[in-house]
Amino acid sequence: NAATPHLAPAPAQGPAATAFAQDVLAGLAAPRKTLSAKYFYDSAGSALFEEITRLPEYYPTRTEFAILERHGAEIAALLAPGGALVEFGSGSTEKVRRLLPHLPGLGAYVPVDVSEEFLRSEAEDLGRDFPHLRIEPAAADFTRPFALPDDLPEARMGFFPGSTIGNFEPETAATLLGHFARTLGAGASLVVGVDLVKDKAVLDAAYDDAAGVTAAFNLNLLRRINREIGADFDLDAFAHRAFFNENLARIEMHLVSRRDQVVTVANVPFAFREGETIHTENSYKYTIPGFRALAARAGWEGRAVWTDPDGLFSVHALTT
Ligand code: AVJ
Repeated sequence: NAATPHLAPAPAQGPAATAFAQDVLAGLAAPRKTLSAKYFYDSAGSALFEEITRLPEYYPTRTEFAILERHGAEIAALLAPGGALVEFGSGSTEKVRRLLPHLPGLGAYVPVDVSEEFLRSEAEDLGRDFPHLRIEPAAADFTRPFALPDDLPEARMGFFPGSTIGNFEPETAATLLGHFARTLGAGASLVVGVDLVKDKAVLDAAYDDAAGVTAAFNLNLLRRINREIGADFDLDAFAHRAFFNENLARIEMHLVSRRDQVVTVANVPFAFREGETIHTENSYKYTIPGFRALAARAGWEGRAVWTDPDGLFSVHALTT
């Protein structure tokens, strides 16, 4: 019925779909359009991110792995034998696998992740490879306060690899680090992976690779909105743009409208001018003293820091 397009049924129900739809509608209604980077990771987006981590230009993942492998024994020495290792936003267990061989006396491993199903399957896989390890998965959004499982050993080390901290505004990152301190309790340590400020050309290439994988990752967000919320984004009408903003020490990713156009999302029209962008991600980069100062605001003291020979990436050990 051509007369009733605006009376089409509401998008898929369910709390997740609703929160996603509300965030998208609010972000597109803002004077400077934005979408949250946390929505990149549907199954296609997660697969594209895995592909990004293997790109020649994308140095963070392989560099952090090398640091964890090379300095695993020193990192592990910060946790008393029998203590608990708590990984915030564990996702795949690839990173902790680099540390576990150095922690033979680990009392418990607590992966924390929102995706309960993924958490369970990853914990099962890990249990097969480390059969004597006590694994206590906690399904929670680590950005909000949550309770650790009961009867955890008193000695605790938090683990927050992957430079996920870079996705948060510095103010929010400090709040998050404070919340980790309270969750872990007195006397805890925290190991955080932090990408370093470096030459703009290196950073620009890492987020705008020659093969176009990061472009596909960015554009996939529009495909997800089309499918899950009901929208008519034409993916060919938007272009990937990523650059290092030197003043703010962050990578910005945008989707640039290639022409004047109107896109309808959940029956709401949004006008785009040619060249107007949707800001989809920030990835903050820090210097070593800069990150230590941020952590200090949350009550953490820098104990040690490890980097690779080229100074691309850092792994910080902090204590309360
Ligand atoms: C998963 C947030 C660490 O910022 O480097 C990679 C995400 N975005 N390429 C990053 C990402 C584009 C990544 N983090």
